[in-house]
Amino acid sequence: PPRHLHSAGIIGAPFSKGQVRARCAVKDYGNLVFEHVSGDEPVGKLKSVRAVGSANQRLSVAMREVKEGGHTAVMLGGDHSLAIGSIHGHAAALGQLGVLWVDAHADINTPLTSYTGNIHGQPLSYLLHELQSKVPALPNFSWMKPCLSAGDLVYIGLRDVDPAEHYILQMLGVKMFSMSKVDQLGVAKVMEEACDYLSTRGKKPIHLSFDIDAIDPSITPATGTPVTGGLTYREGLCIAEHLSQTGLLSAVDLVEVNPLRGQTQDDVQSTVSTAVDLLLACFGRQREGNHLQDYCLPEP
Ligand code: 6HN
Ligand code: MN
Ligand code: MN
Repeated sequence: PPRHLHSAGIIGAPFSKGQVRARCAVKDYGNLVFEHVSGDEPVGKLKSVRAVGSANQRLSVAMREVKEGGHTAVMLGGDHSLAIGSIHGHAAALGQLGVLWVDAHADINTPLTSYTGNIHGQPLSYLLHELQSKVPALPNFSWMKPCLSAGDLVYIGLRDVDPAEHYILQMLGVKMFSMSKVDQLGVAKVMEEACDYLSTRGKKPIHLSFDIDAIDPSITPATGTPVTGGLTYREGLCIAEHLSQTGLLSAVDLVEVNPLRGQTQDDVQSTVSTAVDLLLACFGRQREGNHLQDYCLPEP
C-alpha cells in the first residue's frame, strides 16, 4: 500500500484545535509556538506582515522536518496564509510539487491588488514563480523564495474571486474547476481531470491545501469568510478519497476552521467533524469500509 497509509506527521498551528484519529501511525509534532511580534504596523494596506512572515518561516522549517522524517504531513491551521510556509517547507524537502487548492476563494491577490489587506487572501502570489515581479519585498519574508509554477496548480471549488485575481488566473492560464465546473462535470470527473492535469508534467508529490470554506456553510459554518453555494459533504469526501487512492498525496493543509466563528455549539461540531472526516479520507478511510491486509476471520 502507498506509504502515506503507514505514517503521518502532524504540525499543529495553534489558532484552532483538532485531533486526527487514523489507522496509520501518527506522530504528533505538537503546536508551533508563535511569539508576539511587536511594532507590526501595516505596510500599505497589508496587516500583520511581520507576524505572518515569521510564523510562516517557523512553519516552513517544521514542515521540512516532517517531510524529511518520511511522513505524510498534516498542517492544521489556522488561516490560509499558513500555506506559504507549508508549501515552501514541503518544496524545500522534496523539490517540485503539484498543488491542489480546494477553496471558495483563489487566494492569489498580490499585496497591491488586495482590497482587504488580509494575507490569507494572498498566499499563492507569494509562492508562484510567475508573480515574483508583482510582489514587493516585505519585512520578515526575506527567508522565502517562490517555489511553485502556475502549471502545477489546480483549483477546485471557486465561487468568490476578486477581479484582479480573475485577471491573474486568466493571464497565467491556471487550471481551475469553479463550482460551475463541478456542477457541469460532477466531482468524480473533476478529480479525474485534476489528477491527470497534475501528472502531465511528471508524477510529483501532491500538496492538498484544503480551505474548509470550500464546503458549503450549511455544513461548515465555523469559518471566517463563508460563501454560499459550496461543495457538499459528499463531494468533499470524494476529493479526499480520490487523492488518497493516487498514492501521491504528500501533505495536507486543513485551514480556516475557526470555532470562534460558529453561532452555536452544533455549528462548531459540524465544522470540526467534517474537517476530521476529510482528513481521515485523505489517509485511506473509505466509505465502503476498511480492513487490515492480514485480517483473519475468527474460527469457531
Ligand atoms: N481565505 N479575496 C478576499 C481577500 O481578502 O483577498 C477573501 C480571501 C479569503 C481567504 O478564505 O483563505
Ligand atoms: Mn483560502
Ligand atoms: Mn477561502
